[in-house]
Amino acid sequence: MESRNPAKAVKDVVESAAEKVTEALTPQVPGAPGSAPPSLAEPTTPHDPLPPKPEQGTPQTRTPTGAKTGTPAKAKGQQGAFLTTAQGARLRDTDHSLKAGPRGPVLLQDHHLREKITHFDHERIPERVVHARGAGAHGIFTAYGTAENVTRAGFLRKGRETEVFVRFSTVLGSRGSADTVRDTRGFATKFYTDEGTFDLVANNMPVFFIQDAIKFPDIIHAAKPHPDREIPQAQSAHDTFWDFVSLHTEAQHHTMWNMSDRGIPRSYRTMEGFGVHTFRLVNAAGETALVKFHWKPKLGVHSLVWEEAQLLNGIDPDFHRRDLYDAIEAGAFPEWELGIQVFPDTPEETFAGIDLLDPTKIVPEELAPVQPIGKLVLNRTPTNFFAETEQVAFHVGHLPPGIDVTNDPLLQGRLFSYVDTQLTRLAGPNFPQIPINRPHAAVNDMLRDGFHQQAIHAGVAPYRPNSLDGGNPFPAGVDDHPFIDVPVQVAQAPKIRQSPASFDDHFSQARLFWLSMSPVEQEHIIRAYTFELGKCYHQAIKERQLQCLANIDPVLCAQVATGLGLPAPKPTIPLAEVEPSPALSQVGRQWPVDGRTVGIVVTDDSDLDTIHHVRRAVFAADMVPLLIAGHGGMIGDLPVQRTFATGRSVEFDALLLAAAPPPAPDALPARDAKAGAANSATIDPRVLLLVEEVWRHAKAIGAWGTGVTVLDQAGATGSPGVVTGDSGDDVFDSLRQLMTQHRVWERFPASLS
Ligand code: HDE
Repeated sequence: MESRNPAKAVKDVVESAAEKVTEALTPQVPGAPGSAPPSLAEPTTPHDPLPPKPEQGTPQTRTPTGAKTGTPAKAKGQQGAFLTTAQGARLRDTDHSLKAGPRGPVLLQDHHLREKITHFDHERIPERVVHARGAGAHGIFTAYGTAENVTRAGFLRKGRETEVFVRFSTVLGSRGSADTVRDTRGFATKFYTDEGTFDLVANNMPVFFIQDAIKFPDIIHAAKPHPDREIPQAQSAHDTFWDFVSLHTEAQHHTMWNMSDRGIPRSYRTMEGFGVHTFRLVNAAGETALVKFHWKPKLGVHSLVWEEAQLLNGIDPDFHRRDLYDAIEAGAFPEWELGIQVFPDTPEETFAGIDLLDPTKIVPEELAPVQPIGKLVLNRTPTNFFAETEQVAFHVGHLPPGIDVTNDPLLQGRLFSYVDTQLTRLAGPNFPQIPINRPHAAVNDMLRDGFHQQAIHAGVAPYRPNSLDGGNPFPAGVDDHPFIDVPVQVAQAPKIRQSPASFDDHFSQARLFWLSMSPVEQEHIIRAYTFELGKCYHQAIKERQLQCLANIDPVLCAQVATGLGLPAPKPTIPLAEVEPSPALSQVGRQWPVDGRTVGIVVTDDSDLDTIHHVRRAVFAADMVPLLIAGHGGMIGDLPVQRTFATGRSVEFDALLLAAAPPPAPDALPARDAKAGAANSATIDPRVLLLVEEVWRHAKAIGAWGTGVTVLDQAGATGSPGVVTGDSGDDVFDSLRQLMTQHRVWERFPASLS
């Protein structure tokens, strides 16, 4: 038998894998599973685990008490070339149980079998009660220094860089639910600051359904699937949701945001984030200010259209996850600016008459501009979903010196909830010691023992005061950067279960939002309410919600009532006099196109040089080109990413037609023609459907050469946002220009004015 130097064998395999990684990067289309292309035959030469993909990161290696370890990140994963038990004993066989003979019973003695099955049996932990479905990424936050005058938080000093982990989520669905449902999105950021971790546990909407944490179980029970049949999944379009929000009318403002385009974001990268509550900052001089936190995406705020969102739920339920990971892998790193609205810390805690403790209210940006204080860049995807994204534990009480809470009754309840929920979800009080949760600041907390204790605490005196451990740990003095509980005056008042009178205004800001929308956005809101209420079973619930809409705006109410086939009620309160806030609208500007996808329809007869050119131009514009053809494999020397059978319009932000493909062998012209695509004899009906949908969803379309005939047959020629030309390059240039506005809304003149 050939003798091999095992060390050399390992080196060869690892090096060849590393080469393949680089090789795999050259085609640039992101999404390859694993860091090296697989061989056809099962690999049998032992070697170390392959490295993670180049864009993957892991939490820094820290001890459970926050010290840097210097251990390479890969030491956190599996080690060595050979299969072992959990205790590290090498194993020869994991394909057969230990049996009394080949046909005999399995022996209880088989510790490998029992270890493997037992561990498997316990692989699941409870999913989050809310925000179960999520996707995470690592990144860096760099401070501009512009907040130094209002906060002493060290990580906000000019030029400071802080590692972060961000988890985006939907609220209602289970862990395996679809990404593009109509829902609020979570936007939770863990800043690993050297003065203690700061969690900004935010949403993509600036207001919340309720004003008091005691109503949280009520709204969530109402919004989750009905308890008898457990349907519908990840939806608010059902009776219990509308039953609650139409009775508990403080929910109406947030509901309006959910019914707007904000409820169906195009991407996590195109969402704003909001801390919702007002926080209290304290600066080095001990002065305080009230602030609201905002995340502003570099790419602008963009949304899906409802039909697209619904199709995506089936065609690519992981659309937002994939988009986030692919963008990072492609180097189109998602970016946001963190900003604050700053208000004087007055005893009334109001600004321009708006109660800053009411989480159902915004302060329009026109009244208090958002001041940028730093930049967030997400540049690494997690290496392991469970270890990082599932086990990350956020808490609104994770606050560094310089940031404190206010008496917002919703925030106060959250301060209890986030630790409490981890006790069940992460099995005990030591969740801060899980690698993704480990602080990057020195920890000396006197908390001891408990399930899964990872630290090995020396000393005998985890109590204060002590003399046996030399008095350690010591309380920090004022010059040692301690956390400051701001000594806010509490007004003399009876102990009472009651909200302030200002919390009684439930409709004025819903109206403000409605009146701030452009006509096309208003149409979307009307359709969303009509869809959602149309899905309710009970007439009484529809009528009750229509009454709420009447108190917001008569046009909105009348339009939804028409759609439901019900009379529009009259308002029961005077309509609020409000000044619209143009900052709330998400249309009418131009934005970068980084990380968007462009589908390119080609055939074997397409001019390859042009396709190469256009593909390179798409990459150069920081977008991802996906070739679509009648068959898989290759077109010339280029890989086909989608076939007419596997691709669907909703995966693309824009479409280029370089050809007019005849029906592919797997086309069913008669059926697909019936489904809406006309004249399928000469062009593959799925290509016509592609064009029809891209057109319906107001996306840019370009064509050259024979591709132009597809536009003619689909009836799209000459409509806004449809460009043709002699060369692929010119057409792509115009297409890219159109994409900076995100959608071509002019294609559908709004019926509202
Ligand atoms: Fe949460 N929320 N929440 N929430 N929330 C949770 O904590 C809760 C609220 C938000 O990616 C839970 O670890 C109460 C507002 C995000 O891991 C739980 C109240 C805002 C996430 C919880 C609120 C949020 C959560 C479930 C009313 C926007 C996901 C699992 C007082 C500012 C974090 C967990 C992640 C998660 C409780 C209201 C955002 C049960 C009681 C307002 C982004 O503790």
